[in-house]
Amino acid sequence: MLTRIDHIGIACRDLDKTVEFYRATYGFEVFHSEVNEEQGVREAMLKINDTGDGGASYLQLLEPIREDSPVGKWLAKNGEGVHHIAFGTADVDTDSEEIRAKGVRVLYEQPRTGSMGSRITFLHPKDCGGVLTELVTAAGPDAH
Ligand code: CMX
Ligand code: CO
Repeated sequence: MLTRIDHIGIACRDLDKTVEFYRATYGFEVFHSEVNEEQGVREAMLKINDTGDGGASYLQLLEPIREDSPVGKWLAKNGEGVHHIAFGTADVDTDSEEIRAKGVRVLYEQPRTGSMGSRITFLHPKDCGGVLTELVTAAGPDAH
């Protein structure tokens, strides 16, 4: 069951400048940052609020580390902006298989590693009304 908006993914060209915009404008602080080589991004997670399912909602600021990565390709075509949304679930395996059975393309056979040791998969934007949609199971309350 999908129980929260886990994050909104925002593509940017300069992560440090974008982090500073969110800090100076809204007062949001970096909760966690990392490089995810497999996804081709340097990223910062800004925690916005805890959620009733024991998780939290974040903004995920994404800077590509390779031009041919999903975020690099998307930025070249669209410029900076909202890249994807992510729903949180306690069981990404079951939820993604249920969604696949409804005829929506799930991009990975098995979930991969996302921010803070989470397990993630993506639904094809062409099957989701133009919205690239991620499903996330957090690693645990202490994982960051
Ligand atoms: N939102 C909406 N539509 C998108 C999109 C996005 N983020 N990215 C691509 N598309 C659309 C394109 O506009 C294009 O549409 P048209 O054919 O109408 O022009 C179509 O999808 C194909 O796009 P493409 O540029 O040829 O890109 P690819 O098919 O090579 O890749 C996708 C698209 C979704 C398969 C790829 O971006 C992907 O694998 N994404 C999942 C991984 C990811 O995004 N990782 C970064 C975030 C990591 C994280 O959140 O932790
Ligand atoms: Co994401």
